[in-house]
Amino acid sequence: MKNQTLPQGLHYQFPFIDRKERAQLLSWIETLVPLWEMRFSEHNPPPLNDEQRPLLRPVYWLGNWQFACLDYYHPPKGVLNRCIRAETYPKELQKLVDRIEFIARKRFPKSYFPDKWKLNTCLINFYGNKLEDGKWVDRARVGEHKDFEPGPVGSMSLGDRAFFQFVNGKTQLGEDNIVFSQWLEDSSLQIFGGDKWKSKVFHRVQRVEDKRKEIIGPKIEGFNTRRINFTFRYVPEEHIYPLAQLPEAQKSDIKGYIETLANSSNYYKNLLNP
Ligand SMILES: O=C(O)CCC(=O)C(=O)O
Repeated sequence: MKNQTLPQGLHYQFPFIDRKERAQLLSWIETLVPLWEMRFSEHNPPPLNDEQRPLLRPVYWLGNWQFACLDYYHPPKGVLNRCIRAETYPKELQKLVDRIEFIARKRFPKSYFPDKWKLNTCLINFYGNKLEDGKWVDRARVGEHKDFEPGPVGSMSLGDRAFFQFVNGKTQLGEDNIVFSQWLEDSSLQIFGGDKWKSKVFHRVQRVEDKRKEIIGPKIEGFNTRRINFTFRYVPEEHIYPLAQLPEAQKSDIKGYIETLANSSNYYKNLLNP
């Protein structure tokens, strides 16, 4: 398939990884045990118009873990005590990240990049169907949001393709105000940067196809994954805290998660028993 010409600040390439790299990624990813996080916690309770709820999908973070209940990133204040140093990238993934950084710097103007920009953080999103009250429910989507971390974001996709949209939010009539749509294919790379795509508009995953009939990724109780997305971002080093340096309130809010992660990861095991 030919890559289309895109507006300034958007880059899309398909394929980005070859079959061997895809297979390597999938076999490594099967070693991860993703986490179902809750949106709020004891010290960050839901506001009056909201309620405690699980995220729509299980996730895994590398580089640093942005626990949903710690509420990173709401600049300028919302950067303190919210990101915990996490596992580093495995060698094969780091090679892909180096390539993504290279492409971003080649494609985008210097003004898009904050000092020290590097894609030091990766959110791995698992999209699929969740077993709820005995029924399999399609939970493969993400609502409008912005990635507030500074600089371009790189996004690599595996599995069923996703319908990704940049939107301005709702119009006064309540209609969607779509700015740009893009199908994200298996093994593709998307990069977006600059003020318009990072700060002005929102982005969302509207839906994920269900055509490949391939369940991918690790076994997750009550969940079948058909798409995995890696979103690489830059989190300034000064926002990343060693677990031991978090205040007691935040430490206690994420204690259960760290214990769960420690069941399958030596990194988290060592954090608990240094
Ligand atoms: O899955 C995707 O393609 C996008 C994920 C996303 O928007 C995010 O992680 O912030």
